[in-house]
Amino acid sequence: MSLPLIRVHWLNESRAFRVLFLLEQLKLDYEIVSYRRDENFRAPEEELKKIHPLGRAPMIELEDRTTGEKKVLVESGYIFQYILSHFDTDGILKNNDPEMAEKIQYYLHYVEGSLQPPLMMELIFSMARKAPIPFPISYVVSMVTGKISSEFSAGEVKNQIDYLESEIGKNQGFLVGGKLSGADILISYPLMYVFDLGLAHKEDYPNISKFLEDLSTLDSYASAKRKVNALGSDY
Ligand SMILES: N[C@@H](CCC(=O)N[C@@H](CS)C(=O)NCC(=O)O)C(=O)O
Repeated sequence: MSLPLIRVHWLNESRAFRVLFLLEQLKLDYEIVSYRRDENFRAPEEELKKIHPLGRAPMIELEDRTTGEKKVLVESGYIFQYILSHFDTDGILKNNDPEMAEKIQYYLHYVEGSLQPPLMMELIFSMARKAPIPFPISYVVSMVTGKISSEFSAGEVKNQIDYLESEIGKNQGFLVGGKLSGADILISYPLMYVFDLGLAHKEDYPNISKFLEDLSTLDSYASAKRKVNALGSDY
């Protein structure tokens, strides 16, 4: 049975990059439908909402090559789970040990469920601090965001990445069982921007830094990068 046509609804500078990275790693053919963020770094919601009512990226459409019937998938973790379970027919990212396979599933939930929320808060705080707001409102914004950050999100980010530093150390440079899995590809994006946002320093997290470096040397990463660069984006 032939695989469906895979169409990735991709937004520049977004989580959608890692879906391309995954599809490249699995050597699957796919099409990209490109969307661009506006001047406020928001997605063109109305356009994305034509595909799915939540209007967020990534989304993938699977089109049956015979009937033309379409299925839309959203939520990065679920998209990964679906692609891995249906299309990794050669077992490229599969772990045959049932315990390890379960751990991969855990991480597919963990990334958006636990790691991403405090990072998102920090991203919004950093955007608020840079916004062209007149004094003294800018001072109040800075005070409030600083307080929430120091009492919750910054500490939570540290808690999460300390944990990941230790897990990667115990798993020979990967998240699970010393072998590349979909979980590594999914987590690469938030870990990259932990450093990009200046929320941690690479010197303090040698295992995570090496992990990201290793991923960035993969051909699949380079191919995904080339495709987004051609669309005028970094990732
Ligand atoms: N939990 C969702 C999050 C989707 C999401 O928020 N995507 C961002 C891109 S990184 C988006 O579409 N943002 C557009 C906006 O906020 O305007 C997932 O993992 O797919």
